[in-house]
Amino acid sequence: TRENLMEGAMVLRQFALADAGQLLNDIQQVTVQAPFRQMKTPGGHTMSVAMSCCGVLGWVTDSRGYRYQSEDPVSGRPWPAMPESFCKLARDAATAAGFAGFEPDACLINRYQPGAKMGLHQDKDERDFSQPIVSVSIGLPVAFQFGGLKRNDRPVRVPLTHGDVVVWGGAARLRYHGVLTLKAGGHPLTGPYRYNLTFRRAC
Ligand code: MD5
Ligand code: FE
Repeated sequence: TRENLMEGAMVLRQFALADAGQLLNDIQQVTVQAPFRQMKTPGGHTMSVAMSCCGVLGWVTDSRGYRYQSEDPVSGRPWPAMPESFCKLARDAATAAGFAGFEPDACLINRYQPGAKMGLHQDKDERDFSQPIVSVSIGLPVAFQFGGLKRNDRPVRVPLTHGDVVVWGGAARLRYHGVLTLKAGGHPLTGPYRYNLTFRRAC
């Protein structure tokens, strides 16, 4: 089902359900080469979400700031290639939401453990805000916070569950958003974790 969260934000409920097993296998393959790590913000805080990347560019944060780069700072090697299952899902979801021709060059893999959260922020490290962002939720459910264009705009709470895909484009692309604290639980495919794949055109 296609549901318009707000202008520019399209939720495709369970769009990735049938692919979840393959996606998890491919997350495993990617993170053997580029293991999950908790990065530091420029302010010196360690993020509670563990991250890895694949594709031509990966998103990183450290004392120098937020940016995209072609090498994994842990290994010094290029990020693993984007698995075909990832690319296909991102393209198909973008097309279903009205963004035909989306070709992501960056995939951020977020892994939430119990207690992990992501504070309200905007995604603005990319070059072209006319390109959408596709995000795929796998495993434990979480409450997503969808805010406005100003940090102080009161966010709306949206539950995101296993298999849900959201396409953020147009008017929603620069909205503040965050993820509330993951509650402990067990999912048949992911155990204690929630994963989120975030596909972007960074360059
Ligand atoms: C997550 N990740 O659930 C989310 C999914 C991140 C991040 O926020 O930066 O890694 S992406 C949610 C998103 C992206 C772009 C725009 C909007 C939401 N929005 O307008 O609300 O781990
Ligand atoms: Fe974000």
